[in-house]
Amino acid sequence: MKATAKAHTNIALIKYWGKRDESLVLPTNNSLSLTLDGFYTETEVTFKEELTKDVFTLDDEKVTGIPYERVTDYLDVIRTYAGKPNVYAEVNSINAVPTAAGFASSASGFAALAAAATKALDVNVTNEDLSRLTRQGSGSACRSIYGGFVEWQKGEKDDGSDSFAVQITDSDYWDVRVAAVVLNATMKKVSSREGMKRTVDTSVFFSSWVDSIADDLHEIKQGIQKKDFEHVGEIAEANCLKMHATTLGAKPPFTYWHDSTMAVMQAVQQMRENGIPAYFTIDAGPNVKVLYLPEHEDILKETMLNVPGVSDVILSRTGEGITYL
Ligand code: 2P0
Repeated sequence: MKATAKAHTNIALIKYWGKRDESLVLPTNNSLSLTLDGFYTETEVTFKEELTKDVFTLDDEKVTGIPYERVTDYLDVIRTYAGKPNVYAEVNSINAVPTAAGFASSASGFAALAAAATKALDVNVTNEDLSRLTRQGSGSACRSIYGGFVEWQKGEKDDGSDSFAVQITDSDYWDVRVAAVVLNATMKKVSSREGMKRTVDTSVFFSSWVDSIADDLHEIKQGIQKKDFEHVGEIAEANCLKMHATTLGAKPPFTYWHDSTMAVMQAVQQMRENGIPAYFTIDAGPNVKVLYLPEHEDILKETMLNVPGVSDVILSRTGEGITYL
């Protein structure tokens, strides 16, 4: 009745941006990510007969309110799946995803929770089952089941049975790295859930975004197969810009960018003009992630730290999928 799992976060190079079903967390487009070694969550789940409700501790602090509800609602999904609806758990998580780095800790969090909870309940799951189950906690989390480059296939069915992630290459395939460029900027947040929904419901650019995905996926997969860093980076950067363009076409319009976000983007483009291949991508927040090759690590870090408004640069290699501890 007890198990511990570790999952890494991931950065999308082709973004998941839009749901076709909010309760089952079914996306409107396929997405593609790289799992990151530097950022992870370790979660221990213990089911106990004597508990009358779940207890959730994150970094040694008891969690209440909406974050607690999200975990306990998700455990209901796992309990139903396991056919054990009336057994509650003690969940202890340690997050090695600095909040300031602007990574959604929900990706590593829900992947580790799904893996530990199913194992603690002694449910036999394949990685495909686990990805499908994890998706129902948080969409991007379904990609964290695997290491390396991973594609989340959106699926076509209404019940979500064909919506899960598949591994494209393992974590040893190619030493591509990612720098999380942390900004001093703080902004009133539009959560990714809310931002995605507003975009789907109101953005005049949303259908063009969806229509552009098939080509981007085809191109980036060719780039990965050929280990063509420039091609992969160009596609990823352009895909990110398109995702963020959809928010400007929403009603009311919004953006996740800060002036220092733009400054980092320009610094990355300037590096390319100076002959150093580096490409940016940005999620639902102001911080920037930069894709680079190991030989440019020092210059990349130094350049980013010199951009006004940058407070830190955290480097990461490619990471592995779920492990049980
Ligand atoms: C991604 N993002 O592909 C995209 C790019 C943000 C921008 O997935 O509602 O926390 O839990 O399914 O996965 C962030 O959204 O959203 C996200 P839910 P999630 O990584």
